[in-house]
Amino acid sequence: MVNAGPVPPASPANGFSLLIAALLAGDHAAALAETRQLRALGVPPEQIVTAGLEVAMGRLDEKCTVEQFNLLEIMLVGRAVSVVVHELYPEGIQPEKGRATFVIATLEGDVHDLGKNIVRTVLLGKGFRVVDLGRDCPVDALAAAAEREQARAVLVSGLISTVVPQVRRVRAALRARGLDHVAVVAGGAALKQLAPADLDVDYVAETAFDGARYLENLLAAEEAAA
Ligand code: B12
Repeated sequence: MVNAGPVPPASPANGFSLLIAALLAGDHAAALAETRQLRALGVPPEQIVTAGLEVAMGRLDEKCTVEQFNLLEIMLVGRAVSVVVHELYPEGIQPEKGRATFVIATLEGDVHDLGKNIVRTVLLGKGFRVVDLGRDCPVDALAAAAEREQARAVLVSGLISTVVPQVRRVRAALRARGLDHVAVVAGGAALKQLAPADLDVDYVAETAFDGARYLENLLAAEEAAA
């Protein structure tokens, strides 16, 4: 019989290693257990996302390139990520009139949506109303939804570099509908390497939480000025 040795004491550092290993194995039950353990140790949800989920997904890089690609493995990891996000931020009922309305999407040509879903969940948790247009969304559909929903901002998530030209079209599509006042916020691995001026957006967020803080500050500044 193999002696596995003493069980290491529960610590956040050990918990993060175990969570990352469980996520990369696509083991959603173990990922959920490690998440609960980290929460019990007092680790905040934000840190579990940035130091756990994002790190694990970063390590998936070599399995998801144009040349090499293991769909089943990546989908299992994706499911484990979604289970953890749901545990951290159980989605309540969408407020009919939240603090403000945001429209969010991944644009046409990009099917990545895990990051977008985290942003949606975090904003819902803060009491905002979020209209999610899903992935592979045409720019004009995004602008039309911003008009229909009286959105204060549109949020675009971009993971592949080929989607950058679509992001650059968002502002003009809003302007064509007289929506110059609608803020445009971008995020996701492919977009956060670029400056707001390169994308013609108001802000490029490093993380979902960074984006949420930007939006909260924007609204607070407006309320103070009113
Ligand atoms: C999982 C994954 C997939 C999954 C997606 C599953 C899903 N439902 O999303 C699947 C298997 C479908 C997939 C497909 C492909 N993928 Co892929 N994928 C990834 C991988 C490994 C992880 C992405 C991820 O989910 N990250 C985790 C999330 C939580 O992080 P995030 O999105 O950055 O979000 C965080 C922040 O950025 C922020 N955020 C994100 N969006 C926004 C928006 C706003 C407004 C705000 C405020 C914040 C914000 O909030 C989140 C939390 O903080 C990446 C590698 C990587 N390191 O990114 C490659 C990667 C993105 N894929 C890549 C490629 C090439 C592909 C394919 C073309 C592969 C192929 N051969 O077909 C296809 C693309 C098809 C298409 N047309 O879109 C490349 C893109 C390269 C490039 N620069 O263009 C990458 C970088 C891998 C690589 N190193 O080559 N992929």
